[in-house]
Order: sequence, then C-alpha cells, then structure tokens
Amino acid sequence: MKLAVATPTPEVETPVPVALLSGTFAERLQKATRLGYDGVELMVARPDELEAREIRAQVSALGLEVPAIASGAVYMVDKLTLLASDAEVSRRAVARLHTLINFAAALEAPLVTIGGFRGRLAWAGGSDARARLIEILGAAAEKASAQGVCLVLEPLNRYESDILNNASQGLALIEEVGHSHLGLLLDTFHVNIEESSLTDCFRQVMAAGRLWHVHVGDSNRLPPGQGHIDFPGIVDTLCEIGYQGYLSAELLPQPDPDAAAVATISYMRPLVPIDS
Ligand code: LER
Ligand code: MN
Repeated sequence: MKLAVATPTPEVETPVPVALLSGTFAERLQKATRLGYDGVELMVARPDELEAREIRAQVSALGLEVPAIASGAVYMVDKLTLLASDAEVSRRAVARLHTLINFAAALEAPLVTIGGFRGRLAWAGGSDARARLIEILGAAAEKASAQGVCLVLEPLNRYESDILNNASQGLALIEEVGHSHLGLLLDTFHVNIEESSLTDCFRQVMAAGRLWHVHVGDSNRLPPGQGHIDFPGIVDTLCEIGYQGYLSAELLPQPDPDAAAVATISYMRPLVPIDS
C-alpha cells in the first residue's frame, strides 16, 4: 500500500474544500515528496489548459506517482455534473470526463474518479436519469479501456449523493453498467457515515475485484487520528485482503493545508510502512 495526498493542478484557482498543501503547484509537489508521500492525486478542472507532458516530467522528477485524476474540481469549481438539470451542462460534463480520461492516459495515471461530479438524480429529473448515468458510464468506461485507464465510482454520504451511498449500491451499479474498466473508490469519511461496518465494505468490494482506490479522512473529515475512525483496524483489514493500491488523503485543510498533510502522514506512515 502507498500513501498519496490530493492537491489541485495549476489551472484550479478557486480553493477546493478537501485539497491539501499550499503554494505553487511546483512547491506543493516538492512538499509532498519532502513529507514522504508516494504519490499525488491530482484534482483537475480543465485538462485542456494543462501540458500533460510537462506535469508528468515534474511529478516523476520528484519520484512521485499519480494514482488518480480526481474529477471533484470539475464539479466544485466549474459546476459541471454528468447528471444536471440543464442538458447542455450535462453534455459539457460528459465531454470533460472524456478529456480527463485523455489527460490520465497522457500522465500514465491509472484511474479517473467520479464522486460528486456524477450529479444527482433529483437534479436531472425524470425517470430515465439513472439509465442515462449508466449509459454515460458505459461509454466513458469503454473510452477509458481503449486508453489503458479505469474509472472509479465513489459512494458518497446521503447528504452529498442521491444515487450511490454505499459499497453494495456501488457494486450493483457497476453490475448494471457491466464494464470491466469500472470499479470503486471507498472514502473512509463516507464509509463511516453510511456503512454498518468500517471494514466489511472493504472486504466486500475487494472480493468483487473492484476495490481500486481509497480516500482517507477521519469521521470529522480531519486528518486520520483526529476523529473516531479506527484506522489501524482498516489498514489491518486492507493488508489481510491484499489491497495494494493507494490510501489518498482527501480531507479538510485544517488548521491549514500543509499542517493537515503533515498530520496525515505522521499518523498514517507508521501504519503503512514503505513497501508494505
Ligand atoms: C466529496 O465528499 C468527496 O469525497 C470527493 O472525493 C468526491 O467528489
Ligand atoms: Mn472522497
């Protein structure tokens, strides 16, 4: 298992509520390396404004990996969602998802995340909204597979999503889409709110072969160790089931974005030794 920290790419000027590290993009990458993170999860809003080759060179020069391209900033900053009340917004969001997939491929990042960016059934309205999302995900997963990238759906707590709140619903939706390149991302903050067990959901998704990424944040969305989630128990379970992916810090930048990144790795590194 490896540790990553979520941080935005340079074109994202507005603060993202769950991003860490401060300074220029180059400074943030340097901080990630200096703190001992293995990778950076990049929160991208407009890939067309970025030079993928340059970013790839910058990241690799520091010995960092990019485990995932996160779509949260597209939703939070540019207000685009796959399901939306305005069909034009939905059309632009689908086009943006395809550019995120291209960007991930160019960066050799294996995953593109889909959390709040999927939008809500209530926003889209109509009885066909779920079917529309399934169709969008199927086409995007097909495009991703052609580029060697996978998509990960993220169950979100009930206050943030009306379509996918827990691991069982996630696996059911994946089954409906029926594509090999669509998996799940479980976020401990959402798991703590929605699942009846902090560890069974990881076992269930791993057994289905779809546990491809994990976000960490404590029960109050502060760094691990500052709330009441049992992270040692979760990491023990992940070791036991053979999860070899990333645990990526995506949490509130409090008391500031650097202190939260420091607190996260100080708590998590002893649980997740290098090369574990
Ligand atoms: C939002 O709560 C979240 O966890 C993000 O990863 C999804 O957009
Ligand atoms: Mn998350």
